[in-house]
Amino acid sequence: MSESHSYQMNILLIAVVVLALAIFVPVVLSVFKKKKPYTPPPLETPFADKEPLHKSEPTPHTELAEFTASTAVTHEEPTPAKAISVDEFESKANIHSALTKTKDSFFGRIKNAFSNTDKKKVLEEIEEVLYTSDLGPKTVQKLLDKVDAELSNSDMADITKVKNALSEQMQEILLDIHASQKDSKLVSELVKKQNDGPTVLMIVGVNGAGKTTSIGKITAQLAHQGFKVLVAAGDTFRAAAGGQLKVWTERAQNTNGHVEIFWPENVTDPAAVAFDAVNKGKAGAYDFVILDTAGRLHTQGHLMEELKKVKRVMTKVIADAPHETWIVLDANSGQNALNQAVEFNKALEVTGVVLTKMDGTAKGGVALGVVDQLAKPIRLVGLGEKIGDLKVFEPKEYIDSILG
Ligand SMILES: Nc1nc2c(ncn2[C@@H]2O[C@H](COP(=O)(O)OP(=O)(O)OP(=O)(O)O)[C@@H](O)[C@H]2O)c(=O)[nH]1
Ligand SMILES: [Mg+2]
Repeated sequence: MSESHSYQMNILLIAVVVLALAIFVPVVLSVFKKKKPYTPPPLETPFADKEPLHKSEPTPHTELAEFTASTAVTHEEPTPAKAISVDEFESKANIHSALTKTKDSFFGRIKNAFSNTDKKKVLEEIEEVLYTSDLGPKTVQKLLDKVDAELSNSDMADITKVKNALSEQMQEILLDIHASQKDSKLVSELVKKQNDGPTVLMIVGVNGAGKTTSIGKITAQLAHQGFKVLVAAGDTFRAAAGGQLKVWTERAQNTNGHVEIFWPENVTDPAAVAFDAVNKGKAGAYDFVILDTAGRLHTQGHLMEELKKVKRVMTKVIADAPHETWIVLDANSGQNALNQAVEFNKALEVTGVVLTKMDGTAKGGVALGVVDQLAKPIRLVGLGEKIGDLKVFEPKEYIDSILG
Protein backbone atom coordinates (compact mmCIF):
# COMPACT_ATOMS: atom_id res chain seq x y z
CA MET A 1 0.00 0.00 0.00
CA SER A 2 1.36 3.36 -1.03
CA GLU A 3 2.13 5.96 1.61
CA SER A 4 -0.53 8.36 0.28
CA HIS A 5 -3.13 5.61 0.29
CA SER A 6 -2.40 4.75 3.93
CA TYR A 7 -2.71 8.45 4.82
CA GLN A 8 -6.14 8.62 3.17
CA MET A 9 -7.23 5.50 5.07
CA ASN A 10 -6.22 7.11 8.38
CA ILE A 11 -8.20 10.29 7.59
CA LEU A 12 -11.21 8.12 6.71
CA LEU A 13 -10.89 6.19 9.97
CA ILE A 14 -10.72 9.37 12.05
CA ALA A 15 -13.76 10.76 10.22
CA VAL A 16 -15.70 7.55 10.96
CA VAL A 17 -14.74 7.71 14.67
CA VAL A 18 -15.73 11.40 14.93
CA LEU A 19 -19.05 10.64 13.23
CA ALA A 20 -19.70 7.70 15.53
CA LEU A 21 -18.98 9.86 18.61
CA ALA A 22 -21.24 12.63 17.30
CA ILE A 23 -24.09 10.15 17.06
CA PHE A 24 -23.58 8.13 20.25
CA VAL A 25 -22.54 10.75 22.82
CA PRO A 26 -25.88 12.69 22.73
CA VAL A 27 -27.79 9.41 22.86
CA VAL A 28 -25.84 8.24 25.94
CA LEU A 29 -26.25 11.66 27.63
CA SER A 30 -30.00 11.71 27.05
CA VAL A 31 -30.30 8.29 28.68
CA PHE A 32 -28.56 9.62 31.81
CA LYS A 33 -30.74 12.72 31.85
CA LYS A 34 -33.91 10.68 31.71
CA LYS A 35 -32.90 8.62 34.72
CA LYS A 36 -35.36 9.36 37.62
CA PRO A 37 -33.72 11.55 40.24
CA TYR A 38 -33.38 10.24 43.80
CA THR A 39 -36.16 11.31 46.08
CA PRO A 40 -35.73 10.68 49.80
CA PRO A 41 -38.44 8.75 51.63
CA PRO A 42 -40.94 10.96 53.49
CA LEU A 43 -39.97 11.87 57.05
CA GLU A 44 -41.83 10.05 59.72
CA THR A 45 -43.98 12.53 61.65
CA PRO A 46 -45.95 10.43 64.13
CA PHE A 47 -47.39 13.52 65.90
CA ALA A 48 -48.23 15.48 62.79
CA ASP A 49 -51.90 14.82 63.17
CA LYS A 50 -51.96 15.70 66.88
CA GLU A 51 -52.94 19.08 68.34
CA PRO A 52 -49.91 20.95 69.69
CA LEU A 53 -49.69 21.18 73.46
CA HIS A 54 -50.38 24.61 74.97
CA LYS A 55 -51.92 25.89 71.81
CA SER A 56 -52.89 29.18 73.32
CA GLU A 57 -49.57 29.75 75.00
CA PRO A 58 -47.15 32.39 73.76
CA THR A 59 -44.06 31.22 71.87
CA PRO A 60 -41.77 29.59 74.43
CA HIS A 61 -38.13 30.35 74.81
CA THR A 62 -36.21 27.50 73.31
CA GLU A 63 -33.51 26.13 75.55
CA LEU A 64 -31.84 27.08 78.77
CA ALA A 65 -28.55 26.98 76.91
CA GLU A 66 -29.64 30.07 75.06
CA PHE A 67 -30.03 31.92 78.33
CA THR A 68 -26.50 31.26 79.32
CA ALA A 69 -25.06 31.31 75.83
CA SER A 70 -21.49 32.48 75.78
CA THR A 71 -22.11 34.74 72.79
CA ALA A 72 -21.75 38.29 73.98
CA VAL A 73 -24.97 40.29 74.01
CA THR A 74 -24.33 43.90 73.20
CA HIS A 75 -26.86 46.52 74.11
CA GLU A 76 -29.36 47.72 71.60
CA GLU A 77 -29.64 51.36 72.56
CA PRO A 78 -33.26 52.50 72.39
CA THR A 79 -34.49 55.91 71.24
CA PRO A 80 -34.56 58.20 74.28
CA ALA A 81 -37.91 58.53 76.00
CA LYS A 82 -40.10 61.59 75.73
CA ALA A 83 -40.91 63.59 78.85
CA ILE A 84 -44.04 62.42 80.63
CA SER A 85 -46.88 64.86 80.63
CA VAL A 86 -48.75 65.36 83.89
CA ASP A 87 -51.88 64.11 82.13
CA GLU A 88 -50.23 60.82 81.34
CA PHE A 89 -48.95 60.27 84.84
CA GLU A 90 -52.19 61.18 86.52
CA SER A 91 -54.24 58.71 84.56
CA LYS A 92 -58.00 58.85 84.72
CA ALA A 93 -58.28 55.11 84.06
CA ASN A 94 -60.53 53.40 86.53
CA ILE A 95 -61.62 49.86 87.12
CA HIS A 96 -65.32 50.61 86.65
CA SER A 97 -64.97 51.63 83.03
CA ALA A 98 -62.21 49.05 82.44
CA LEU A 99 -64.51 46.22 83.49
CA THR A 100 -67.55 47.19 81.41
CA LYS A 101 -67.15 44.18 79.12
CA THR A 102 -66.63 41.82 82.07
CA LYS A 103 -69.78 43.16 83.69
CA ASP A 104 -71.76 42.64 80.47
CA SER A 105 -70.55 39.08 80.05
CA PHE A 106 -70.95 38.26 83.73
CA PHE A 107 -73.84 39.97 85.47
CA GLY A 108 -75.41 40.99 82.17
CA ARG A 109 -75.87 37.31 81.34
CA ILE A 110 -76.96 36.42 84.85
CA LYS A 111 -79.70 39.03 84.56
CA ASN A 112 -80.92 37.31 81.43
CA ALA A 113 -81.35 34.09 83.40
CA PHE A 114 -84.26 35.76 85.15
CA SER A 115 -86.67 35.16 82.35
CA ASN A 116 -87.33 32.02 84.38
CA THR A 117 -88.95 31.77 87.79
CA ASP A 118 -88.15 28.13 88.48
CA LYS A 119 -85.27 28.03 90.98
CA LYS A 120 -83.68 24.93 89.49
CA LYS A 121 -83.67 26.41 86.00
CA VAL A 122 -82.34 29.77 87.19
CA LEU A 123 -79.55 28.02 89.09
CA GLU A 124 -78.67 26.04 85.99
CA GLU A 125 -78.45 29.20 83.93
CA ILE A 126 -76.34 30.97 86.55
CA GLU A 127 -74.08 27.93 86.66
CA GLU A 128 -73.55 28.14 82.92
CA VAL A 129 -72.66 31.84 83.11
CA LEU A 130 -70.26 31.27 85.98
CA TYR A 131 -68.52 28.38 84.26
CA THR A 132 -67.81 30.54 81.24
CA SER A 133 -66.55 33.49 83.27
CA ASP A 134 -62.95 32.36 83.87
CA LEU A 135 -63.45 31.85 87.59
CA GLY A 136 -62.31 28.26 87.83
CA PRO A 137 -64.52 25.37 89.00
CA LYS A 138 -63.77 25.70 92.71
CA THR A 139 -64.85 29.33 92.81
CA VAL A 140 -67.91 28.67 90.66
CA GLN A 141 -69.07 26.02 93.11
CA LYS A 142 -68.68 28.39 96.07
CA LEU A 143 -70.78 31.05 94.37
CA LEU A 144 -73.45 28.58 93.31
CA ASP A 145 -73.67 27.05 96.78
CA LYS A 146 -74.11 30.49 98.26
CA VAL A 147 -76.91 31.46 95.87
CA ASP A 148 -78.59 28.10 96.42
CA ALA A 149 -78.33 28.22 100.22
CA GLU A 150 -79.27 31.84 100.73
CA LEU A 151 -82.30 32.04 98.53
CA SER A 152 -85.68 30.47 98.80
CA ASN A 153 -87.74 29.60 95.74
CA SER A 154 -89.56 32.91 95.78
CA ASP A 155 -86.31 34.84 96.26
CA MET A 156 -85.03 33.45 93.02
CA ALA A 157 -87.27 35.83 91.14
CA ASP A 158 -85.54 38.73 92.82
CA ILE A 159 -82.38 39.69 90.98
CA THR A 160 -81.23 41.99 93.80
CA LYS A 161 -81.17 39.10 96.23
CA VAL A 162 -79.14 36.95 93.85
CA LYS A 163 -76.76 39.84 93.32
CA ASN A 164 -76.36 40.30 97.08
CA ALA A 165 -75.66 36.59 97.57
CA LEU A 166 -72.98 36.69 94.87
CA SER A 167 -71.51 39.86 96.31
CA GLU A 168 -71.34 38.37 99.82
CA GLN A 169 -69.51 35.30 98.56
CA MET A 170 -67.11 37.40 96.52
CA GLN A 171 -66.35 39.52 99.56
CA GLU A 172 -65.69 36.38 101.53
CA ILE A 173 -63.11 35.35 98.97
CA LEU A 174 -61.48 38.75 98.53
CA LEU A 175 -61.72 40.93 101.62
CA ASP A 176 -59.59 39.17 104.23
CA ILE A 177 -56.75 38.52 101.85
CA HIS A 178 -56.63 42.17 100.86
CA ALA A 179 -57.14 43.55 104.37
CA SER A 180 -53.55 44.77 104.63
CA GLN A 181 -53.87 46.91 101.52
CA LYS A 182 -57.25 48.39 102.39
CA ASP A 183 -57.25 52.12 101.60
CA SER A 184 -53.81 51.87 99.94
CA LYS A 185 -53.47 53.92 96.79
CA LEU A 186 -49.76 53.67 96.07
CA VAL A 187 -47.28 50.87 95.42
CA SER A 188 -45.13 52.09 98.31
CA GLU A 189 -48.02 51.35 100.66
CA LEU A 190 -48.16 47.75 99.50
CA VAL A 191 -44.62 46.79 100.39
CA LYS A 192 -42.92 46.83 103.73
CA LYS A 193 -40.09 49.29 103.37
CA GLN A 194 -36.83 47.87 104.71
CA ASN A 195 -34.94 50.03 107.19
CA ASP A 196 -31.59 48.51 106.45
CA GLY A 197 -30.86 48.32 102.73
CA PRO A 198 -33.12 48.29 99.70
CA THR A 199 -36.53 46.68 99.43
CA VAL A 200 -36.18 44.15 96.62
CA LEU A 201 -39.00 43.28 94.22
CA MET A 202 -38.76 40.41 91.77
CA ILE A 203 -41.19 40.42 88.85
CA VAL A 204 -42.01 37.17 87.04
CA GLY A 205 -44.51 35.81 84.55
CA VAL A 206 -45.05 34.32 81.10
CA ASN A 207 -43.99 36.05 77.90
CA GLY A 208 -45.79 39.27 77.14
CA ALA A 209 -47.83 39.37 80.35
CA GLY A 210 -46.79 42.97 80.98
CA LYS A 211 -43.83 42.60 83.36
CA THR A 212 -41.58 45.30 81.92
CA THR A 213 -44.45 47.74 81.40
CA SER A 214 -45.65 47.24 84.97
CA ILE A 215 -42.12 47.74 86.29
CA GLY A 216 -41.98 50.99 84.36
CA LYS A 217 -45.24 52.16 85.91
CA ILE A 218 -44.23 51.07 89.41
CA THR A 219 -40.84 52.75 89.09
CA ALA A 220 -42.34 56.01 87.88
CA GLN A 221 -44.69 56.09 90.84
CA LEU A 222 -41.96 55.34 93.38
CA ALA A 223 -39.62 57.88 91.81
CA HIS A 224 -42.36 60.49 91.74
CA GLN A 225 -42.67 60.03 95.49
CA GLY A 226 -38.96 60.67 95.89
CA PHE A 227 -37.64 57.14 96.35
CA LYS A 228 -34.30 56.13 94.89
CA VAL A 229 -34.92 53.18 92.57
CA LEU A 230 -32.61 50.75 90.80
CA VAL A 231 -34.20 48.78 87.99
CA ALA A 232 -32.32 45.62 87.00
CA ALA A 233 -32.52 44.26 83.46
CA GLY A 234 -32.67 40.58 84.38
CA ASP A 235 -34.16 39.59 81.02
CA THR A 236 -30.90 38.61 79.40
CA PHE A 237 -32.68 36.45 76.84
CA ARG A 238 -34.19 39.07 74.55
CA ALA A 239 -31.64 41.49 73.14
CA ALA A 240 -34.18 44.32 73.09
CA ALA A 241 -35.49 43.73 76.61
CA GLY A 242 -32.95 45.94 78.36
CA GLY A 243 -33.63 48.72 75.87
CA GLN A 244 -37.36 48.53 76.55
CA LEU A 245 -36.67 48.79 80.28
CA LYS A 246 -34.33 51.71 79.68
CA VAL A 247 -37.03 53.67 77.87
CA TRP A 248 -39.35 53.11 80.82
CA THR A 249 -36.58 54.10 83.23
CA GLU A 250 -36.02 57.35 81.36
CA ARG A 251 -39.70 58.09 81.45
CA ALA A 252 -39.66 57.46 85.17
CA GLN A 253 -36.67 59.79 85.52
CA ASN A 254 -38.76 62.44 83.85
CA THR A 255 -41.00 62.45 86.89
CA ASN A 256 -38.02 64.13 88.59
CA GLY A 257 -37.23 60.96 90.48
CA HIS A 258 -33.90 59.25 91.01
CA VAL A 259 -34.07 56.15 88.86
CA GLU A 260 -31.20 54.15 87.48
CA ILE A 261 -31.02 51.08 85.32
CA PHE A 262 -28.63 48.22 85.98
CA TRP A 263 -27.99 46.73 82.58
CA PRO A 264 -24.50 45.26 82.46
CA GLU A 265 -22.96 44.69 79.06
CA ASN A 266 -22.16 41.12 78.01
CA VAL A 267 -23.71 39.43 81.05
CA THR A 268 -25.92 36.62 79.92
CA ASP A 269 -26.65 34.91 83.23
CA PRO A 270 -29.78 36.42 84.84
CA ALA A 271 -28.69 35.17 88.27
CA ALA A 272 -25.49 37.21 87.93
CA VAL A 273 -27.51 40.32 87.06
CA ALA A 274 -29.75 39.76 90.09
CA PHE A 275 -26.81 39.25 92.43
CA ASP A 276 -24.91 42.32 91.22
CA ALA A 277 -28.04 44.47 91.20
CA VAL A 278 -28.86 43.74 94.83
CA ASN A 279 -25.24 44.41 95.73
CA LYS A 280 -25.33 47.72 93.91
CA GLY A 281 -28.67 48.59 95.52
CA LYS A 282 -27.22 47.90 98.93
CA ALA A 283 -23.96 49.75 98.37
CA GLY A 284 -25.67 52.71 96.71
CA ALA A 285 -28.32 53.18 99.42
CA TYR A 286 -31.23 52.65 97.04
CA ASP A 287 -34.72 52.45 98.51
CA PHE A 288 -35.88 49.88 95.96
CA VAL A 289 -34.34 47.35 93.61
CA ILE A 290 -36.80 46.01 91.04
CA LEU A 291 -35.73 43.00 89.03
CA ASP A 292 -37.22 42.35 85.58
CA THR A 293 -37.03 38.74 84.36
CA ALA A 294 -37.41 37.02 81.01
CA GLY A 295 -40.87 35.66 80.26
CA ARG A 296 -41.18 31.89 80.41
CA LEU A 297 -43.88 29.29 80.44
CA HIS A 298 -44.81 27.79 83.75
CA THR A 299 -44.57 24.39 82.04
CA GLN A 300 -40.88 24.77 81.16
CA GLY A 301 -39.24 23.06 84.11
CA HIS A 302 -35.67 24.05 83.30
CA LEU A 303 -36.58 27.71 82.95
CA MET A 304 -38.51 27.62 86.20
CA GLU A 305 -35.43 26.11 87.85
CA GLU A 306 -33.39 28.98 86.49
CA LEU A 307 -35.82 31.45 88.05
CA LYS A 308 -35.49 29.69 91.39
CA LYS A 309 -31.74 30.14 91.14
CA VAL A 310 -32.17 33.84 90.34
CA LYS A 311 -34.27 34.20 93.46
CA ARG A 312 -31.86 32.18 95.58
CA VAL A 313 -28.71 34.14 94.75
CA MET A 314 -30.22 37.37 96.03
CA THR A 315 -30.34 35.92 99.54
CA LYS A 316 -26.56 35.78 99.48
CA VAL A 317 -26.53 39.58 99.51
CA ILE A 318 -29.64 40.28 101.61
CA ALA A 319 -30.90 37.29 103.56
CA ASP A 320 -34.62 37.94 103.06
CA ALA A 321 -34.44 39.29 99.51
CA PRO A 322 -36.49 39.46 97.39
CA HIS A 323 -38.95 40.95 99.85
CA GLU A 324 -41.74 40.66 97.30
CA THR A 325 -42.10 38.31 94.35
CA TRP A 326 -44.97 39.35 92.12
CA ILE A 327 -46.37 37.33 89.27
CA VAL A 328 -47.70 39.36 86.38
CA LEU A 329 -50.79 37.83 84.76
CA ASP A 330 -52.55 38.99 81.61
CA ALA A 331 -56.27 39.09 82.42
CA ASN A 332 -57.02 38.06 78.83
CA SER A 333 -55.44 34.66 79.44
CA GLY A 334 -58.51 33.71 81.46
CA GLN A 335 -58.31 30.19 82.89
CA ASN A 336 -54.72 29.85 81.75
CA ALA A 337 -53.75 32.68 84.10
CA LEU A 338 -54.98 30.50 86.97
CA ASN A 339 -52.62 27.69 85.96
CA GLN A 340 -49.71 30.08 85.53
CA ALA A 341 -50.31 31.55 88.97
CA VAL A 342 -50.43 28.14 90.63
CA GLU A 343 -47.25 26.86 88.94
CA PHE A 344 -45.19 30.02 89.47
CA ASN A 345 -46.28 30.02 93.08
CA LYS A 346 -45.18 26.40 93.53
CA ALA A 347 -41.73 27.26 92.25
CA LEU A 348 -41.21 30.69 93.78
CA GLU A 349 -43.71 31.32 96.57
CA VAL A 350 -45.05 34.49 95.09
CA THR A 351 -46.28 37.18 97.46
CA GLY A 352 -48.71 38.90 95.15
CA VAL A 353 -50.21 39.30 91.70
CA VAL A 354 -50.18 42.12 89.19
CA LEU A 355 -53.16 41.62 86.89
CA THR A 356 -52.59 43.51 83.66
CA LYS A 357 -54.71 44.42 80.64
CA MET A 358 -57.88 44.65 82.67
CA ASP A 359 -58.86 47.50 80.36
CA GLY A 360 -61.35 46.22 77.87
CA THR A 361 -61.18 42.53 78.75
CA ALA A 362 -64.31 40.45 79.18
CA LYS A 363 -62.31 38.03 81.33
CA GLY A 364 -61.94 40.18 84.44
CA GLY A 365 -63.63 37.42 86.44
CA VAL A 366 -60.23 35.76 86.54
CA ALA A 367 -59.24 38.06 89.43
CA LEU A 368 -61.68 36.28 91.69
CA GLY A 369 -60.52 32.82 90.60
CA VAL A 370 -56.83 33.68 91.02
CA VAL A 371 -57.26 34.96 94.57
CA ASP A 372 -59.45 32.00 95.51
CA GLN A 373 -57.00 29.45 94.08
CA LEU A 374 -53.78 31.09 95.13
CA ALA A 375 -54.79 32.66 98.42
CA LYS A 376 -52.52 35.57 97.53
CA PRO A 377 -53.55 39.20 97.05
CA ILE A 378 -53.82 41.01 93.76
CA ARG A 379 -51.55 43.95 94.43
CA LEU A 380 -52.06 45.99 91.31
CA VAL A 381 -54.19 46.07 88.20
CA GLY A 382 -53.01 47.34 84.82
CA LEU A 383 -55.65 49.48 83.16
CA GLY A 384 -53.83 50.65 80.05
CA GLU A 385 -50.46 51.28 78.46
CA LYS A 386 -49.77 54.69 79.94
CA ILE A 387 -47.44 55.22 82.86
CA GLY A 388 -50.24 56.10 85.24
CA ASP A 389 -52.49 53.19 84.24
CA LEU A 390 -51.69 51.05 87.25
CA LYS A 391 -53.92 51.01 90.32
CA VAL A 392 -53.94 49.25 93.63
CA PHE A 393 -56.55 46.48 93.55
CA GLU A 394 -59.60 47.33 95.62
CA PRO A 395 -61.92 44.34 96.15
CA LYS A 396 -65.11 46.29 96.84
CA GLU A 397 -64.66 48.45 93.78
CA TYR A 398 -63.96 45.33 91.73
CA ILE A 399 -67.08 43.53 92.97
CA ASP A 400 -69.25 46.57 92.30
CA SER A 401 -67.75 46.84 88.82
CA ILE A 402 -68.62 43.30 87.76
CA LEU A 403 -71.99 43.13 89.45
CA GLY A 404 -73.12 46.43 87.93
N1 LIG B 1 -53.88 47.58 77.36
C1 LIG B 1 -52.88 47.24 78.18
N2 LIG B 1 -51.72 46.83 77.65
C2 LIG B 1 -50.72 46.51 78.50
C3 LIG B 1 -50.86 46.56 79.90
N3 LIG B 1 -49.69 46.15 80.45
C4 LIG B 1 -48.86 45.84 79.44
N4 LIG B 1 -49.46 46.06 78.25
C5 LIG B 1 -48.93 45.83 76.91
O1 LIG B 1 -48.57 44.46 76.80
C6 LIG B 1 -47.48 44.30 75.90
C7 LIG B 1 -46.42 43.42 76.55
O2 LIG B 1 -45.91 44.11 77.66
P1 LIG B 1 -44.44 43.87 78.24
O3 LIG B 1 -44.32 44.74 79.42
O4 LIG B 1 -43.42 43.97 77.18
O5 LIG B 1 -44.58 42.35 78.68
P2 LIG B 1 -43.43 41.43 79.32
O6 LIG B 1 -44.12 40.54 80.29
O7 LIG B 1 -42.32 42.25 79.83
O8 LIG B 1 -42.99 40.60 78.06
P3 LIG B 1 -41.65 39.70 77.87
O9 LIG B 1 -40.51 40.50 78.39
O10 LIG B 1 -41.58 39.46 76.40
O11 LIG B 1 -41.88 38.44 78.62
C8 LIG B 1 -47.00 45.71 75.59
O12 LIG B 1 -47.51 46.07 74.34
C9 LIG B 1 -47.63 46.57 76.66
O13 LIG B 1 -47.86 47.89 76.25
C10 LIG B 1 -52.14 46.99 80.43
O14 LIG B 1 -52.39 47.04 81.63
N5 LIG B 1 -53.10 47.31 79.52
MG1 LIG C 1 -40.28 42.20 79.47
